[in-house]
Amino acid sequence: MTNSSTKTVPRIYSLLSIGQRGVGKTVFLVGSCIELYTNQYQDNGQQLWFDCEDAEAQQILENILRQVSQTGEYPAATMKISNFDFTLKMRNIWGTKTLCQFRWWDPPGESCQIYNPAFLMMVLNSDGYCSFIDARNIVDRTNDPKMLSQSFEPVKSIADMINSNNLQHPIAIVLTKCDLVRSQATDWQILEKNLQPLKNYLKNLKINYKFFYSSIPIVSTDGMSNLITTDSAAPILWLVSKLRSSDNLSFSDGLINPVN
Ligand SMILES: Nc1nc2c(ncn2[C@@H]2O[C@H](COP(=O)(O)OP(=O)(O)OP(=O)(O)O)[C@@H](O)[C@H]2O)c(=O)[nH]1
Ligand SMILES: [Mg+2]
Repeated sequence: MTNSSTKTVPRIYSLLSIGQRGVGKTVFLVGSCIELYTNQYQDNGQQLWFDCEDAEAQQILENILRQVSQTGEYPAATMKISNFDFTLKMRNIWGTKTLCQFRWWDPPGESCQIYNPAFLMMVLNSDGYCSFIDARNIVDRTNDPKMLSQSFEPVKSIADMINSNNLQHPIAIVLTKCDLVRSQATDWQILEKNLQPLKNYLKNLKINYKFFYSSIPIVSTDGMSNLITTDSAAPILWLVSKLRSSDNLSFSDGLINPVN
């Protein structure tokens, strides 16, 4: 029988966003928060949602949403590292449970350099990573191998660090701005082909990774603008499920549905 003295305290995970300036880190963070605040993920009769008790983080998110709806424009570039604290909750027929707490770090792009000591410290203190790659750039840079390989540098440097330190930390690789990839099949084939060397690199290092496709356009109707999200929270839920399973905590893999 469980009593209050044996009750487990939810684990706090630290997640770090990684990616170059303008790749879409903050838009993605806001998009997945909107989804988990409002829509509530449902799977097998279970609901998942974020609770944010961090008043400052809530204020930042609300300001961004208000600014988007009033101006129809994306939020401004991140000037200094922000952290957002969330609690992930689940409800099913047996009741409501706190799955975990996590702190999500959103740095400005130019500080995401592994040779930056402050960034390296954050990398080493994180449990999992969300690494961002601009999907449209990957298609457009097809004839520019140097620029193409530059797009992969942030994720490769983290993978090298994981491998050389013998870690198992998961990396969710989010391909951003997929709504800007033209709908022709050829563009999607080019995207897959150009990503193959990165996939091979990660496989060789035995990295625990998964690719996700993200589209968060701004849509305006009747003078009101909103960020529209589809499955934006899947990478975060995947990371949390991997971290919980490495802690031997069950969080059904079937709860989430990554694209690839
Ligand atoms: N169409 C479209 N544009 C996007 C999407 N995500 C980001 N963008 C565009 O990319 C720009 C940069 O996005 P941010 O999220 O601010 O980029 P960031 O990685 O946080 O950049 P820094 O904070 O400067 O490092 C936005 O202002 C949008 O113009 C998306 O899903 N679709
Ligand atoms: Mg940002």
